[in-house]
Amino acid sequence: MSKTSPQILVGIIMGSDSDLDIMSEAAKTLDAFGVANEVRVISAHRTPDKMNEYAQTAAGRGLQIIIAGAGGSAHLPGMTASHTPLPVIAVPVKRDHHDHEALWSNVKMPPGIPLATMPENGAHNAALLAIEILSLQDKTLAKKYQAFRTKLAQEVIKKDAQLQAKGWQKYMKVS
Ligand code: RP5
Repeated sequence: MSKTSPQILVGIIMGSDSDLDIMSEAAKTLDAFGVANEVRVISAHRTPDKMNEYAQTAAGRGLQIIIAGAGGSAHLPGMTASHTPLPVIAVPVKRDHHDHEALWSNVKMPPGIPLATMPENGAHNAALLAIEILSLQDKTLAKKYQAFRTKLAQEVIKKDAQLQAKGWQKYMKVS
């Protein structure tokens, strides 16, 4: 019995395998919500033709969103966005030896080509934004996402109740 693979909806691309520790958070989050995704290393600098090809063929392959992460001068997210009509979500990869160059590069896209830029290393939120976009057309996913938000809220309410019950001094000691 053959099992057909689900349509990949989100492409997660990164400039180097050294970005994988950060970018894998996006894949983990999408996997947890059952959103089919692919993870690729595609460099704007070292494999520019591959980047063009990936971006130009993504919509035709059925992808709906691209999450692109890179560090340093970080051309990958913006250049990918310039080659596809799909929404591109940028994750500026930040290391201790970096300034904030990737963030600036991503967030300062000139008018005309939008790039949804996340916080530095914000791959988890990139996946959540992708889920929000996909939820507009997918009621099952929208329900899962609503349950996730409800759980987040319940955790805060529970912590606040404990804080009120114990007082902040005792709360700080035990948590
Ligand atoms: C960028 O340069 C990559 O996205 C990575 O963040 C950074 C360093 O790449 P490697 O030298 O580790 O391959 O293009």
